[in-house]
Amino acid sequence: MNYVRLSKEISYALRHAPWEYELELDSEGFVPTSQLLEAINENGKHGRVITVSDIEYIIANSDKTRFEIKGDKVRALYGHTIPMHISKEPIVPPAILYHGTTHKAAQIILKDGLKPMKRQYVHLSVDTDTAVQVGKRRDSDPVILKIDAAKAHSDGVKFYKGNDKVVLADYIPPEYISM
Ligand code: HQG
Repeated sequence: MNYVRLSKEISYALRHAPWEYELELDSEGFVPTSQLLEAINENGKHGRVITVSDIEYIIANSDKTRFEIKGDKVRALYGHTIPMHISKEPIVPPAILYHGTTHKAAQIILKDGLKPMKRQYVHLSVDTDTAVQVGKRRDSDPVILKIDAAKAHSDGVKFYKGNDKVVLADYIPPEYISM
């Protein structure tokens, strides 16, 4: 079983194109697990029948916690690009958060702030190791920006729960960001 490939397909279905799988996400991004499995198995791309244990295996063994199973439902915890807004639980953020990015983007971000770009939320990291991992997707020597989340939160900027390592926000104004 190629779990990376399966995880990418689940991300695609739950974050980017549920309609291609005839799935309808609820307001928190959940779909019935049985419907997701049925749609994935219909394509028959993974060599054998995929079960809920395979999703549980991915959640337990991936480098990042991308999905959550709750009762008979499953969802992606972050990363959405679909037009329908996925509501996330507001949190009090850790005092400092980080964002790993390219040198080029960092210059713009310091001026304009952090924007969600194609996604629904800005993605922030709880530690520098995670931020480096995120930034390395685009730059071999990424810039790690520091976010004064305590100040931003006390000034009314909203933060939301992603997973243990990822915190989400709508927008981070530049005054809370430094290099
Ligand atoms: C940049 C992965 C110009 C931002 C990761 C980033 C993460 C700006 C890019 C999750 C900007 C957007 C999300 C501005 C932000 N001007 N560039 N004002 N504001 N940017 O992929 O945070 O493996 O949408 O710095 O690990 O890189 O998919 O966001 O470079 O957790 O599970 O615009 O995706 O997780 O890129 O990554 P993305 P991200 P998975």
